[in-house]
Amino acid sequence: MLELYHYGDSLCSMKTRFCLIEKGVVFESHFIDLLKWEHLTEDYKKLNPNSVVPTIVHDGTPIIESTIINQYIDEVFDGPSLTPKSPILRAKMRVWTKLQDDVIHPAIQKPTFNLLVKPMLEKKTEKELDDWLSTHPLEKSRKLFKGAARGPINEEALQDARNQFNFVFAKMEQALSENKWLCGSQFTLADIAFGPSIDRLGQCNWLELFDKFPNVTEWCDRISKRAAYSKMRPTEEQRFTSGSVN
Ligand SMILES: N[C@@H](CCC(=O)N[C@@H](CS)C(=O)NCC(=O)O)C(=O)O
Repeated sequence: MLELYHYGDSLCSMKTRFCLIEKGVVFESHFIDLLKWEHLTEDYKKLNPNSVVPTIVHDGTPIIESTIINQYIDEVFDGPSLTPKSPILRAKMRVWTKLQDDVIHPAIQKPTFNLLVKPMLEKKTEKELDDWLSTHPLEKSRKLFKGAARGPINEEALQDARNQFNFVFAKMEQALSENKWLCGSQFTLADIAFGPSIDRLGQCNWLELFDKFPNVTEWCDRISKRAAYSKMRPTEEQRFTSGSVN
């Protein structure tokens, strides 16, 4: 029995949905609405002490961290393998997923919070923000939410995010000059890790970032044609930009 706790328009949740759907794993979905603070309830903290999504619960045991979750899913469940057999390629795959965790995730949070989430967080009262955010275990998240709710758009942070994307896309461009996927001819957890960012760059109207990287653009076309890619994306109502959250 596999349960997934996730949010529609969350990159880390998309990463895990992408992996589950590629593997053909059936799961019970529990939607955690980040903008209604459902990740900050005491019940959810018992599953994920960092108060972030996603979390999976497999036969009663919670597992956190999207990259670790995806490795676990690939190891434990049947379905097409998403990890190369060769130890060298496996090491390369983990370098890619680390780059996504260390560089791309913090980078994409900048346009996400400044451009997409801000209009909804601005509506929250000071008391609501303080009451909920004071219970958040992560200082980084407290700052992101509070900054988006009250500060002006941080142009410096947006430029820094663009620079980080250029840095990572240059590496991807090189890897994809010889290969169809990031680790060679096999579609792996590395491709899955980066796939959802394409969706988010489109949502932020930042597609010009691809202009200098033709191989990355072709990789995007390939990955977005996969059936699992379409299925892991949030519905229009689940988008930050739907404005349906009050
Ligand atoms: N390293 C964690 C990051 C998880 C994370 O930051 N998730 C975001 C959504 S993509 C979240 O839950 N944000 C809410 C918050 O920071 O309070 C992972 O990969 O699972």
